[in-house]
Amino acid sequence: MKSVARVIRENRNFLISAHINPEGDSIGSQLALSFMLGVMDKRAYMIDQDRVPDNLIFLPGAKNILTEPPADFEPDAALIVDCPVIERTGDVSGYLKKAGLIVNIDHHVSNEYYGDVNWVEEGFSSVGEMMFHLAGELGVRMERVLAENIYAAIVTDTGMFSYNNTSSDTHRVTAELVEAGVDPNFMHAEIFEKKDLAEIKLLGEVLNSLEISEEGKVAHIKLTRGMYSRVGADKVATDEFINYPRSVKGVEIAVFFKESTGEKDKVYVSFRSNGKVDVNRLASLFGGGGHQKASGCMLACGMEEAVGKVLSEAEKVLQQ
Ligand SMILES: [Mn+2]
Repeated sequence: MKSVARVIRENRNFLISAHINPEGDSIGSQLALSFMLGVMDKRAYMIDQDRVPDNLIFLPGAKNILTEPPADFEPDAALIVDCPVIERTGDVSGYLKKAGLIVNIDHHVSNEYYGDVNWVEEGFSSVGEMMFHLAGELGVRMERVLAENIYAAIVTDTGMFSYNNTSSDTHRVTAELVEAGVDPNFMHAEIFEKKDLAEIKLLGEVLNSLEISEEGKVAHIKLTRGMYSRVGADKVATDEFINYPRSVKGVEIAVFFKESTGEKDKVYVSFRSNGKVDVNRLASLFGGGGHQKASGCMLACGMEEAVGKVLSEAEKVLQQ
């Protein structure tokens, strides 16, 4: 952290970026960093390949995140947050070549230490939590605007303080953010409770498909092209749908089958495990992968065939 603070103090022009398809931690942390640099009278541009998700655009400064820097901009340093490998910055990696220094600020275990300066804290819930401490190191006062961005980063990366990465320190930091003026009720409503009507309607369709097998140990749901056309939308966030089969009492493996909207005979499959079963192994049987508790794969066939194949392998994995 001290090396990062030194780079910030000793330079003037910065490029800030994060990983592609940014979410709460990468957006909130970039905004927090940019705010701190602003207070210190530095020049900084936040550049991301992809646009800010709708539920985060309310965050102070979010509209200043651009997809490309001014043509003549040559940053003294690029500050990359929440990005374990530099390639994950996507199109931004081209602009990074103009930067004098690369500074890598992250909390992923898989971080590749690609920076000239690397500040990687595996024990931290989020880069947002790291930003809180950086503000202290830089002597930047915890104003409400800064605190809101850090709060957004923490609350999303901890799954509303529910994941294992939530420590007593996380709560201590959060307490200080609330004291600095963050309104948790407002933040939760903006980030988590402004879903599109189409998403809720599609969830209804998908939950109707819920089936339980293997004596209650496997739960699966299906999303077909027909369901998209019934709700009249095809760009709907469906990432959270799998939490419903996963939360059924007694379930060990949850599976979400999702038909491609663009291509026929292509089914995306997501797996979640409640701990005992390694779903990374299950996904790798079909050429996919991921982690022990969350993984995915793609099958080039129709929906019913995909369901049959995957459930029969799930049965075998459960019996082992
Ligand atoms: Mn993160």
